[in-house]
Amino acid sequence: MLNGEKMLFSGAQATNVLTIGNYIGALKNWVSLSDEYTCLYCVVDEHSITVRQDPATLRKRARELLTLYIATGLDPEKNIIYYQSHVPQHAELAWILNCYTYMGELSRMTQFKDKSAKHADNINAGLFTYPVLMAADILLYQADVVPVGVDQLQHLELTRNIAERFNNIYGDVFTIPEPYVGKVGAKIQSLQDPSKKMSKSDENENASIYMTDPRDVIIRKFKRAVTDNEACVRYSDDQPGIKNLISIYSAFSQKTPEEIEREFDGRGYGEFKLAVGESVADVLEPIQKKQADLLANKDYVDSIIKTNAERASYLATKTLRKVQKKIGFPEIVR
Ligand code: ATP
Ligand code: LTN
Repeated sequence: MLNGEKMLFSGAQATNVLTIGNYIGALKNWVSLSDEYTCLYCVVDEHSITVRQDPATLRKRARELLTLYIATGLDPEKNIIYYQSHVPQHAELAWILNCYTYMGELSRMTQFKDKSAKHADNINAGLFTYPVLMAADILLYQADVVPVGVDQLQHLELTRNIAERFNNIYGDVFTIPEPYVGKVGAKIQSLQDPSKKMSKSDENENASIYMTDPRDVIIRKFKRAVTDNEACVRYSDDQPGIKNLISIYSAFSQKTPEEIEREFDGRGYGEFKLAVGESVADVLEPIQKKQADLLANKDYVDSIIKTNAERASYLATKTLRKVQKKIGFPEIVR
């Protein structure tokens, strides 16, 4: 039923509609890796509530995200696609791992610093311990590999440190996970400010291409993308706007940055931006159609949600029992 012997875990938050940054940095790699590993792709709804959410919107977004996973090409029979909140072992292991994580380590996390600056009125304990829940997600399934965008590498390093610390005390309990970061487009920048990451929570709608944007909106947003006065399509740090557009085009067209430079040698930015927009729209349209079909097929999606939560829970229970035993919790009498 499942694919390889090695385990892969990844997830994304259901906080907003995903951007093509999430797609390139995460989902696209998930699809390409899914044949090699036994994969779990989680909708991390418990992470989402570290920032205040409207309940009806969160529920809707979580379902949209789960169906998007499938629509991008992840087979729900071969991969375990599920909601974090349906598998309570995540939160249980997170509690335990909290007791093996230092305040100092968590204070150094740049995502915590950024998010607490952004949500100064709600710096809750969950925001602080967010990376511990992420470590629990990963370690619960003995994941060998975790595909993420570069912004998550610090959290992964912390996960490895927690696992090693635990293993040093109790013996080999956890597999030490390796990050997997794709070669091109590991970090897609904002279309309006190429020094900033493209983020699904950016207030400026023109800064991000959403996975749900129709073709005309995609083309328009690329047309407005911030570039420079060099009039030269070159993959260079001196031209961050153009470099970002080349990365996007490369990820969506499978052409290398060098091929793209050659293709647009002597041609204007207008033509280039249109080609980028068309290539993105060509890939997104069939995904959007498939997602719409899935959202209309309630019974099918419900059955996937149920069986996959059971499959995840089975694997999670094995690790959690082992951990509980190692740390000295009394055995459950059956
Ligand atoms: P937010 O902007 O709301 O903080 P986010 O856009 O960073 O969220 P997440 O759900 O935190 O989205 O991330 C999901 C995955 O997408 C992660 O693996 C992350 O590394 C990746 N990712 C997010 N933004 C980008 C980006 N601009 N470029 C490449 N990968 C990205
Ligand atoms: N923190 C991640 C989402 C996330 C994740 C995970 C990614 C939660 N748990 C486990 C990989 C593995 C984020 O903000 N992108």
